[in-house]
Amino acid sequence: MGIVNVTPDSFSDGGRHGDADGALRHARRLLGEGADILDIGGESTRPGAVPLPEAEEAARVTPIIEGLAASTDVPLSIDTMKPAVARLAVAAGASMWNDVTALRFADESLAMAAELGCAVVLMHMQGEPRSMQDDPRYDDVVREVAAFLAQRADVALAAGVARDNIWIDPGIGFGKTAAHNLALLRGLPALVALGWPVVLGASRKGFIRGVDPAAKDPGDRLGASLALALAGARAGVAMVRVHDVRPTVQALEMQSALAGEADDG
Ligand code: HH2
Repeated sequence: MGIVNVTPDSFSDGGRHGDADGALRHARRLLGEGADILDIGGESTRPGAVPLPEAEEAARVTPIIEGLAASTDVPLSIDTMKPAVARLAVAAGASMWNDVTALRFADESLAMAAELGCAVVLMHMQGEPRSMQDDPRYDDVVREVAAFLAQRADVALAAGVARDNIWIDPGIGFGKTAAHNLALLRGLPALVALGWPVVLGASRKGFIRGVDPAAKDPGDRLGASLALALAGARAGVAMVRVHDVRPTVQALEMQSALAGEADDG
């Protein structure tokens, strides 16, 4: 899953694809690099980010989704917590709703997901973006995140979301210390064992600095991001959400080849 941020303030590439033409160019580049799906977001969820009015968020993302839907069969995902934005995005051509609040942001989120009939990513987050990194605490982060995701999947099912449309995501960096993130990454098999396809979004994230303090610039975290994508795939994750599509595809293909999963001629 290639990340397309149409935001002036995303942590890693905010501002660079903020205009519609730039975002479309970036999205097409990721398609050329082998992305299987694109995740388009108009509101940054980075720690401390300021919430965005619904109309403004929709105005950022819908032209990009329409433009892409007209020119590619690759599935498109909308990264939003707002049901009204999800509805407009699906009308514009998106087939997945990636919700970092796991359909908890608005009262109508669950019903909207069921009505739209699209795939949904239910992500774990402790707290809310504005304050989530203030003092996150868990007794057992893997057990608690797994229990939350299992419960949200059940709630989505009960609300009418189709079983085949449910994905789960541990929410790396969302209300977690570096130690919590590493514990979750080690604990991925326990999340995979829940039986839902798992999405992993670790690309370029800040906790990488816990291992490489010199990697202050998100663009300087490619090596760790690749290591995390490979580890995720080995643990059975179904999808990795990444900024650097081409190197990730290459790394995953080599890992598969080494495991004897590809035709080596
Ligand atoms: N991470 C970010 C945003 N959306 N969605 C899922 N399912 N999983 C994630 O880990 C995840 C996500 C944060 O990354 P990015 O989009 O690059 O930055 P920003 O939130 O500033 O737009």
